[in-house]
Amino acid sequence: SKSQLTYGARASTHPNPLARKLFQVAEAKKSNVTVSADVTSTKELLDLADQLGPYIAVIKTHIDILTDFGPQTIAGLQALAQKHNFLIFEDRKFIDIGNTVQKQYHGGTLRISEWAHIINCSILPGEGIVEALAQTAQAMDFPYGADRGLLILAEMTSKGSLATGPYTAASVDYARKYPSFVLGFVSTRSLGEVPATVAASADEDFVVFTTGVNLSSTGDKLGQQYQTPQSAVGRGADFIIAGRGIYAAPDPQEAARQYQQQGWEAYVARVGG
Ligand code: S5P
Repeated sequence: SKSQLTYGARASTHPNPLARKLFQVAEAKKSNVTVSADVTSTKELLDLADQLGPYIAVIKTHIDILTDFGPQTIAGLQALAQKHNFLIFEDRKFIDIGNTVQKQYHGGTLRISEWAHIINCSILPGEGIVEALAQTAQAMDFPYGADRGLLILAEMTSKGSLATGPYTAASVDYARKYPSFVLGFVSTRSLGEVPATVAASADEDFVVFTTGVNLSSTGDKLGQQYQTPQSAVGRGADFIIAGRGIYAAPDPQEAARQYQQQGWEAYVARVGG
């Protein structure tokens, strides 16, 4: 698998421009941290993005939990993404028929396609959801269309998750069928060994985002299950996603620095540095 290669090497060979960008940002900032900025006001979100910007590669949003979402939210996020060189991942988890997800992705109140480099979806509706989202991204005008990508939610960290076995294998199949739009997966590990139906191509290099990363807790009261940065990266995470472990820490900036350092050390160990 390509996970033994450096981000720099993967950036130079990856066929997908957004994946190349992701690896370039990681390499440039020596960070594989995605902060899950699950706060509920624009001010908190932008303050967090500005404070943590230097230490992260990606910011993950749940834009629909903001009480005051508006054009200033997006303008602010985009300016900070420029300032600190990070990418934006909207964790909308699309899960509906193609016709509906196209409307949820493009336009509407949230205008997700205009500002989110990365989105994700569940494949419960079947392959059509991937095709529909890919179509919308491809139909977008420059400069948006060139740097949009999808992560398939192939597994979940919550206790009793049903995204296992054949469901996870189907996620890999769909990713292989739409390689120009699907960057990879949100999963707890690399999925190269999953017995999928569609064969891997020689240049396959899926990007793995692993959520449920926390240094000081093993879970919450609602079924969340955590692993450490070392464990996640060791199992194949290219980007580690941490929410409360960072933003709810007494000093979020210090926490981000700590996750950055540990995530990077685990990566260096994996690639044999
Ligand atoms: O399986 C998953 C997938 C996701 S995207 N488990 C998750 O927890 N998430 C998201 O990651 C979740 O919606 C939340 O935004 C974040 C985890 O937050 P934390 O505070 O538990 O780190």
